[in-house]
Amino acid sequence: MDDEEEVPLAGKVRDKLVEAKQGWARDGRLLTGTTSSPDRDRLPPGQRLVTDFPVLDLGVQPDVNRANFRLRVEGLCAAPLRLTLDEFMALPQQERVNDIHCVTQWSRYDNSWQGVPVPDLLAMARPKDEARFVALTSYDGYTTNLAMDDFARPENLFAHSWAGAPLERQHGGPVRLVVPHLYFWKSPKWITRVELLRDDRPGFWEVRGYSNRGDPWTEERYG
Ligand SMILES: Nc1nc2c(c(=O)[nH]1)N[C@H]1C(S)=C(S)[C@@H](COP(=O)(O)O)O[C@H]1N2
Ligand SMILES: [Mo]
Repeated sequence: MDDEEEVPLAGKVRDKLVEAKQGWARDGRLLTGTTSSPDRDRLPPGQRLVTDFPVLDLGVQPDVNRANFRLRVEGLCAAPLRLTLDEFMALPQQERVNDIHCVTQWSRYDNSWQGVPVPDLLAMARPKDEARFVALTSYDGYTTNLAMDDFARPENLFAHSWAGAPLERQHGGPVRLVVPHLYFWKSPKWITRVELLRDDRPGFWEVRGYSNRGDPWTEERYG
């Protein structure tokens, strides 16, 4: 990756907020010490249901120019991708409906998303066998990481719409990833790059005390 391609952590990150959340991780705040499973319950332990759609980020909501937008898939793959928004929108589309669970304890049921399933986009890039992890980078400089098994699930979507309308900028438009089986910090907004890696590379929250995987059913809030 040359310097030009680097996505720096965008300007006015809300340091106080980041510090507070890091403190929660250190103190193990919000943990109930119980586990459950989606077969038994709909609401994971320690969560409460909301009906609005909260906005959470680092305080920077990049205004992604639709003409300049690129979605890149690179690293350990035979056919790296660098899609424009038009190219992305021309791919076969699917709808997914799922519940989302934020580590700060809110859950929201029945979100409908439209976009491109992760396995479809991955298949185009032809990952090498040794690609076991992904590092994801967004236009605000946010990063997060997933094991390939968590990333390549059919329910995961590169989403451009929510509830039938283009995804609002505050929720990650033009394109965000949605990985519903993990806490929502694993679903990067304003996504621009997927790097296929041999070794794991913890992201923004993962290096600040959050769990590396983030399974809401076993309350993997912190690492
Ligand atoms: N690019 C980017 N993606 C991000 C974040 C962020 O700060 N930047 N925050 C994460 C967190 S902590 C949460 S809970 C969800 C919130 O998504 P929402 O604002 O659409 O509810 O986005 C996740 N994806
Ligand atoms: Mo979050």
